[in-house]
Amino acid sequence: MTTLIRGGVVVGPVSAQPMDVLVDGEKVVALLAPGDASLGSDLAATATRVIDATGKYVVPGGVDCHTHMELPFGGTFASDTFETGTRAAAWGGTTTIIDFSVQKQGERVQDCLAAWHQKADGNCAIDYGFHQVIGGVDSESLKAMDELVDEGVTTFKLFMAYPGVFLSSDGQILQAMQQASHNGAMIMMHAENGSAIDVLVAQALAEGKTDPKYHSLTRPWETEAEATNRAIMLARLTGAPLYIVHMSAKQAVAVLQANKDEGWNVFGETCPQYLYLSLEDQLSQPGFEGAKWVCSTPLRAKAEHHQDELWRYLRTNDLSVVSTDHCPFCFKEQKEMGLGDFSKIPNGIGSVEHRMDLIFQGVVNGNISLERWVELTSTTPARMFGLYGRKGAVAPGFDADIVVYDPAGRTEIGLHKTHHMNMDHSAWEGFTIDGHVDTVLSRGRVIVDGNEYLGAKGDGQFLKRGLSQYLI
Ligand code: DUC
Ligand code: ZN
Ligand code: ZN
Repeated sequence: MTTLIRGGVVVGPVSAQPMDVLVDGEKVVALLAPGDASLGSDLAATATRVIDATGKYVVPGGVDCHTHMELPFGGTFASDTFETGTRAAAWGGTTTIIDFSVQKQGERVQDCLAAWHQKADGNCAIDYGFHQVIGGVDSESLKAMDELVDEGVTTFKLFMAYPGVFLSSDGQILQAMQQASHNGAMIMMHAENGSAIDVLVAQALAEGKTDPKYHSLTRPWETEAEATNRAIMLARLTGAPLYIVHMSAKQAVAVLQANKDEGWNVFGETCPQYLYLSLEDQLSQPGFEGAKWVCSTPLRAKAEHHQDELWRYLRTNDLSVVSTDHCPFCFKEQKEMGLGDFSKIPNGIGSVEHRMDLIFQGVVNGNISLERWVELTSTTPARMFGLYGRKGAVAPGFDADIVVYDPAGRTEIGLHKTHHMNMDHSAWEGFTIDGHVDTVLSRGRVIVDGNEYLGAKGDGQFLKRGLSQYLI
């Protein structure tokens, strides 16, 4: 089975060039300049399938390295299953996710990972890997980290927030980082000062401040910047590579930048919600509406001018990746758990379907280059998390995870427009993108063709990841 994608512009992190792409089975086998006849003068006549990409970009499938399908959180579960969430991802041009297996105090890490494998196995539309949350750092879980690295789970997420649920003490963080510095793993950090936040939350509630907007007002930027600095200092003590997730405060990224400039292996991601949405425009909507946008780290005040700075940090590579932190909850019955008490609103926004489009809009708006779009959404996450060589580029030998993207197309996002996630609302209702995902190939098979879904549950395979390929 061969596929020829012809007439398009192949985009990678350093170039955008007219090239035809030849796919054989699951792999890209050749990139050919227009008119190159070295593999035959009429490849289209012999290919099983020809995709006309004239006027379009041919880009590597998106790698969303931060999703939470079926995550148990705050007494409920994220509303996308591995089946619905990965299908929605495919619709949006993402062909790989890395989700989080979760361990809490007292649980055996290996059992938790086995449970997450069971949730995903046979259900995914696209390829997937796992990070492991360590919610209970102790001698057993530290030992388990070594085993998981051998099984292709090479990244471990710790929390400085959510005391009593996920929070690790500084001593526990230090120990996990020491373990990572020995086994080569990377530590991912949810960097918010959870103990301080819990005091601010209790005080707000005691004053009758119960609306969704107080979620953000009780998690001020200082709580993110402080935790970011502490995480980096602990990482420096151990030499472990560190990746800060869902960064939303410019002051926190400034701390990261200073340490990157000194040559430390510290990295950060942001997410579309922090680039486009805000405390004023979304979280403060009348009544309980703002609950749709409760996530952590929180949407921040436009008045504080984070968004332009985050785009700038994406340009300068102080932020290396855009992931989604896809963690969807329905408004009815799930977000509503926090009616009258914002602290009970399940934290999360669903975006896995829209990341490629939303960040492409940054190209259209002049925030980033076309090449940087691909680098932020595919190439760097693949390298950061040990998938490069298979994922992250349209190049010979790589998996044929390819998106044909139409820059002249249009995507209207909304519950009754473009929306395949298992949610009863869209956090992106009314957003329109000047571009469109036309065709999506996953390991050589067309799974999205215009308005048709051609894939099936179980197409996606587990990806055993290597160590990070992005270290200094
Ligand atoms: N942040 C969220 O918004 N949801 C799940 C967990 C997290 O850290
Ligand atoms: Zn987090
Ligand atoms: Zn998350």
